[in-house]
Amino acid sequence: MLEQFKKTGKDALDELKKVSDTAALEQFRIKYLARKGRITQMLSEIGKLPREMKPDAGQLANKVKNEVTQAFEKLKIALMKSQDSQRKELIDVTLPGLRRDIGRKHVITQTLNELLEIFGRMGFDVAYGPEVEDEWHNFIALNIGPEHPARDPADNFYIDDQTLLRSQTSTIQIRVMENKKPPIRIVAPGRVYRPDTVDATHMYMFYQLEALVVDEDVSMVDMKTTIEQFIHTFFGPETQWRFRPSFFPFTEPSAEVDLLLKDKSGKESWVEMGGCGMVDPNVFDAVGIDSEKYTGWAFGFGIERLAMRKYGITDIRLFFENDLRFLKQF
Ligand code: 2NM
Repeated sequence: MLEQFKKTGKDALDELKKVSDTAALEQFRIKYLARKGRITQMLSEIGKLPREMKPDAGQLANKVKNEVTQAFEKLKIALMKSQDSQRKELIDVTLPGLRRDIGRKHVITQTLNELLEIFGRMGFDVAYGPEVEDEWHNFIALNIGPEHPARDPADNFYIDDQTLLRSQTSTIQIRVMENKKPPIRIVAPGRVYRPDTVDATHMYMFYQLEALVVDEDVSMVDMKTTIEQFIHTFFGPETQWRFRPSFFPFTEPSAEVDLLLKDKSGKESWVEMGGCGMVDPNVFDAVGIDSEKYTGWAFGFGIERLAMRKYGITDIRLFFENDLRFLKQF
C-alpha cells in the first residue's frame, strides 16, 4: 500500500515535468488533484485501512499530496508568467500612441475671453458685480419704474421683497457709475437670470456682455462705429448688420442690433443679437452724473447667442448639458 502511494507521487511528478502549457496543466489537475483524481482517491483509501496502518499511511499520503500540490502551484505560476510576457510581445510598438485627454476651456469661456480681448484692444476695462442684487441697481436706477412689466415677480427670480438674482448686467454699469467719475469705458460680463421656459433659444440663466461709455461729447456715431468694429472683428469683415429702432427704459434713443443670416439655400433673414442706445438722462441723475455735461452710450449682447451664431450651434441647452461630445468640438 505504501509503495503504491509512493508510485502515485512519482507518476504525478514525472508527468508534471512534461506539462508545458496551461491546457496540459488543467488535464494534470483533473487526473491527479480534482475530486476524483488519483491523489484525492489515495487519501480517501486511508479511511478503509486497519487502525494500526493508518498513522504511517496518512503521513505518507499527506507528504505525497503536499509535494505534488506544491510542484503543481509552482508550475502554474511559471506558466502564467510566461503567458503574460508572450502577450506583451503582441503589442505593436509601431502603432500611433493614445492621445491623452487633456481638458479645455468651455466654449462660453472661450467666447467670453475672445470678447474681452477684442474690447480690451478697443480700450475697454472689465468690470464685475454681484449676481444677487437689490431693486435699486436692477430696476430703479435704470429708469425701470414700479409699474414696469419687467418688474413682475413672475418674470424675475426674487429672493425676498427687495432682493433678486440680477436680470441684466446693467446692474454692474450702475455700480461703476456710482463709484467712478467719467470718462468711463467698460465692458461688464456675467450671468443673468430670468425664469423663461427653456427651449432651443431660451434658458433661465445665460451670459451677457454689456458695454458702457460715458464722457463729454460721446455720440451715437461712436456707438455705431464701436459696434461695427466689434461685429467685423468677431464675425468677420463681410458680416452685414443693421440698427432697428427700439425702446429701453434706460436709453433714448434705443436700437436693436440685427445680423444678416444666410442659410444654405441663400435665403436671408435678420436675427437679433442685442440692444443699445444713448444713456437716458434719468439714469445719469440716479447715479449722480451731470447729464448736462456728459453723454454716454451702452449696449448689451447675449454671449450664448454670439457663440451660437459664430459656431452654428442651434440649441442653447447644449452649453449647459456638459456632454463631452459637444464640448470637445471647441
Ligand atoms: C442693453 C441695451 C441697451 C444698458 C444701459 C445701461 C446703463 F446702465 F448705462 F443704463 N447699461 N446697459 C443697455 C442699453 C443694455 O442690453 C440689451
